Amino acid sequence: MKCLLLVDIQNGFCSGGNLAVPNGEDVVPVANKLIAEGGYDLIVASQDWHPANHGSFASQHPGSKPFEMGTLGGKPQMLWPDHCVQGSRDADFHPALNTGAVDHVQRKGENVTVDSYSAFRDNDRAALTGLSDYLIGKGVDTLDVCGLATDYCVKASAIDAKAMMPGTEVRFITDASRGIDAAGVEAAIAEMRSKGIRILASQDILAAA
Ligand code: VGL
Ligand code: ZN
Repeated sequence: MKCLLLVDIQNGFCSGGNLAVPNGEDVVPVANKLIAEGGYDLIVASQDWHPANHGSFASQHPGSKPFEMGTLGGKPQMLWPDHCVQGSRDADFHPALNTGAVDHVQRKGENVTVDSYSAFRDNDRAALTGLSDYLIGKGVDTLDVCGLATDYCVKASAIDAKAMMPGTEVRFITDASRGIDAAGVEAAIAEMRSKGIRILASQDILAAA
């Protein structure tokens, strides 16, 4: 059972969004092609879905500015601009993404006291989203991960998938992903590779489908 996990392909991470990733919207046509022609049995999309007073927002930390380090729950936390607030346009999936083909949406980041980069569990690893049980229940043995942003939510999701779904082949699709910071992307790819995640391009998948 082959599954494609589309991480946070939302307006907030595309041009014009509140936490825009450079060229974030460029992943949309690649994702749509993978959905249509990648040979997947299951399509899952995660959605960053924050309350307006989420603790990762710099606006909740008087005197702090976005992209400064702060603390949340006693742990270091990158402070973000307000983004992907529940029900806002920023939180909607990119309008060109083929959401009609999505079988399951996994929301995350709803707890104000902890951030959740991974679609599988909060950053403190205390609370699971339920996605690993869902995918294991479906019999997923190959999970391809892509989307936004490579150096945060895509990386965290791929690494958690590898850790929480033993025996699953986890693969990261480079050209269907974009990152916040170029150096961060390089480091993220190295970290994923070191954890046994395969790195490949959409063409590799399309050619084999
Ligand atoms: C993300 C920072 C904050 C992401 C979400 O989707 O990569 N990054 N919230
Ligand atoms: Zn977020």
